[in-house]
Amino acid sequence: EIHIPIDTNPVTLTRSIMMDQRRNPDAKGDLTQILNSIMLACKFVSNVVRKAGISSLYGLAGSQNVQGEAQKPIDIIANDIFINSLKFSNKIAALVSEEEDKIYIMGGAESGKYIIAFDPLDGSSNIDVNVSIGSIFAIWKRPDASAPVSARDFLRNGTEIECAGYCIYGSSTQLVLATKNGKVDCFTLDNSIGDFILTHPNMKIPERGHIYSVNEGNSLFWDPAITHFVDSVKHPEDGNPYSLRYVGSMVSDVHRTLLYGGIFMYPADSKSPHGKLRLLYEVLPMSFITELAGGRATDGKRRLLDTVPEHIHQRSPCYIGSPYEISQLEAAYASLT
Ligand code: P6P
Repeated sequence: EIHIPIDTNPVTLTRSIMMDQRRNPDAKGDLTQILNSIMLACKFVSNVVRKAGISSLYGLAGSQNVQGEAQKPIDIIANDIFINSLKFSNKIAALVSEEEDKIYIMGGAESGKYIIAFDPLDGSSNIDVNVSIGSIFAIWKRPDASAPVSARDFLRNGTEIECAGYCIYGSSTQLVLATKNGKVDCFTLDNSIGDFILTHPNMKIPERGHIYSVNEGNSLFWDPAITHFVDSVKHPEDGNPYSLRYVGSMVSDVHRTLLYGGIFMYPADSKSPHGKLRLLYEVLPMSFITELAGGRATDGKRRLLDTVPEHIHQRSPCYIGSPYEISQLEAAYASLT
């Protein structure tokens, strides 16, 4: 008898999306179409990212191409890929992208009941040094699908998110997907079949970790609460200091925090009074995912998912991670501000 170590019945992302739809009797398949479009966009972006170095060598991305035309930087290419793929789904009324100043109304699908906010390629400055980067998205249902779509549809808090996720273009390409009242699943792209395979079902963040993740280069600008918290993990009473891990790509730093526990921090400080990361397509999706994985996400004083953005590119300080470290951080804020 030949033993072939191959799972002949793998749970792929395609199947998982269909199973989600079957579980929801009144689902019409709109979200399924949207998620399939996102999956295609992530596979396409993954392919482009992995060739970026070679492409720029031949002037196909981010510089002059052979006809001497100015080529689009890779994050614009990723943005085009996401917009075109979502447009084809015909289920999105409008989108917000980190690369688009205003909301982008999808011609013909205005009456669609879903809207999406995404960062098509977060951390793209890292691509030139071969550091992992990623795509982040959050999907909401429109409050009134019959009304004309406007920016107001996007100024919602994170508890109304239907589904959120991110894709990391790292040593492997992994897509993490979280659905409302559901769970957090991580799928790894198997290029040989062109689909994502479920590798980390029902991700749960450790209650407590031993890693803190912040750009210490900004410590000169921190407020006392952050300085106090960071000192408390560097010089703990038990004499067993935390490790510092900071990739400088949000998707990588948050993904590691979900798997190993601890805390990811992008503080507001005197240099960035509202922090750097954007609520709609970075902070809220990552907070939604982390809470579904049993973690917490705060701006120091308040649950991040309760934040209602005032404009579509609004920034927010964010502290995302294990319940223990988040409560320690909040205690530092409570006593020092
Ligand atoms: P800093 C990447 O540019 C990014 O938007 C996030 O992915 C990352 O968490 C953050 O900025 C890093 O910012 O100021 O520490 O370089």
